[in-house]
Amino acid sequence: MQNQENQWWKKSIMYQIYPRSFQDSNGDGIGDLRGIINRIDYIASLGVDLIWLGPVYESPNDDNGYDISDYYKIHPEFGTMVDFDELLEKLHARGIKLIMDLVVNHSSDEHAWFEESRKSKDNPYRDYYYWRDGKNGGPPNNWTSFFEGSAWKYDEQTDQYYLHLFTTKQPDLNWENPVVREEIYKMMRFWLDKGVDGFRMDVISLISKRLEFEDSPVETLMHQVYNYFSNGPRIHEFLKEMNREVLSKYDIVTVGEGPGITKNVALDYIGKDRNELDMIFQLDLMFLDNGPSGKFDRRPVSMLEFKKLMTDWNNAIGDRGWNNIFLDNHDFPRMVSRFGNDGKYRIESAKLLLTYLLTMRGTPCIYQGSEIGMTNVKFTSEDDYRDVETINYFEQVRAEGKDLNHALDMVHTQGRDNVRTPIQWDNSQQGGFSEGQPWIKINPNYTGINVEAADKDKTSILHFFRKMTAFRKSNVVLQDGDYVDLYPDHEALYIFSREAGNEKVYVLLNFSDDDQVIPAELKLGDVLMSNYEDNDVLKLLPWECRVCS
Ligand code: TEU
Ligand code: CA
Repeated sequence: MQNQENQWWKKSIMYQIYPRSFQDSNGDGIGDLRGIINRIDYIASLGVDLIWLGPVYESPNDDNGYDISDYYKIHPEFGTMVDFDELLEKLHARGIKLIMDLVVNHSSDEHAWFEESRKSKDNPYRDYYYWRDGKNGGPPNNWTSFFEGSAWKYDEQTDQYYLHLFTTKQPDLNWENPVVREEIYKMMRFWLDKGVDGFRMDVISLISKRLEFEDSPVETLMHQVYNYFSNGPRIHEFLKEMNREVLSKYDIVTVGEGPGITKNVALDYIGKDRNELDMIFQLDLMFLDNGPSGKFDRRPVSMLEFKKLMTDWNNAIGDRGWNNIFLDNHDFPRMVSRFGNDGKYRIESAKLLLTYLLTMRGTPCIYQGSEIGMTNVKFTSEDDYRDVETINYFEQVRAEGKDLNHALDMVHTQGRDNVRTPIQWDNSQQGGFSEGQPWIKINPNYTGINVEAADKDKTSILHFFRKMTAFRKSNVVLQDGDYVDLYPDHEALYIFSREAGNEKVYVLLNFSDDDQVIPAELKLGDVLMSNYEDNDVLKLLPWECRVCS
């Protein structure tokens, strides 16, 4: 909520739960709400105080719950509304807030609205979605969907096409229709009245369409996303209306998500005076290694680019809005595999990345499992993959007669299933995640990397994380102090300061496998936190991190 004195969410530490993979409680292989309730002591022990719960609504699961068929119901595989209420109450009792995923750019094609909508051109629900005539025997335009081929699907029943920016089972809702907006607001009030503490808004940057539906001169997805799909003409009008009608009436937090929100337009969404959203998950860093054809067209990224992007975002937002900081989530590879070294320096680099998240300016969000340094997974068989994006990618590569081994390599570093394997709780069968067969295989490294082992080892990533969350909470300068990147041109070191009033801390991060000399002119005080026991005054060891006064 905007214009409010006590913005508690600026001090929060967020933790993302992907319910399917967190903890199964009944042996069906699918994580569920009861499983989360059973792990509540663990969650509280982390020192996090704001949970983002992935979608738990009724859904045919074409895209793991991002295709909702009933916004008012809990999917039976996750439990019941009674379980949900219990989870919310138990979290609140421990001072932990919870935000829901709000997926309203599209619904499932199995939502009653769409089932009605497709029946006939004069059906009262026809206008809930985008239906258009084809052009020259093909779809209305040349837009590409995120996950499969054309963004339009032909429906024989009425001889028209409907728009789907994601899979064919995720038809885009028509926000131009005021009745649709009122339905969405009503549903939001239902959850807020239950006491949820806000929303993470899925691809909110895409809800206002460019109704001319012009062909894009460039066929690649990313070009279309930035120039045709995102930041449409009425986006801010819609968000202001949503804020006025719903958000402003509750003490909550909202985090928008969506491609196309660049640093140049971010403040339009989250500026203090805008009355729209509180924060956004900026995806620029997540897309930085994408080549022209997208994520499976990977390009190398240098430390210089990484730092520049983060610094530019910080400076663009300044104190006119508020940033959110994350390095992985359910859509992107494990942070230690992507930005660290998940081999020899897994422990050191995971601690360094957690230190980064917890010392940057902005509300940090940690994805489940990254607090124990879980890594990407390398399934050797295509059959072990579950994500619709990955499965469709394999299909496309096969159809085009391209190299499937190369595709598998790409999936090993870029695919979304890397972060969707079950949480590794202990070294019993299925890592303590389930007594049955998990919906997706567990990462075979669970025997060494798991919560139980980490709990027993005082030097583990997990213990370090707990210390770091407490450290952030007790250091106001880390919450809202200014941020300055002190050596933007250094190829391996990321050194920045955080400063507020007469308090100042330095954060030193060695993003490399080699020793690095500490710039001599830096006048550092005591070491307040580090991932090494002994700290050399002259140099940083591989993946060493240090917070100094
Ligand atoms: O993702 C939005 C998004 O921007 C995707 O394009 C993301 O970049 C993609 O997963 C990268 O491969 C959100 C959800 O987080 C994602 O899980 C959903 O699949 C998607 O929206 C559709 O609802
Ligand atoms: Ca279950």
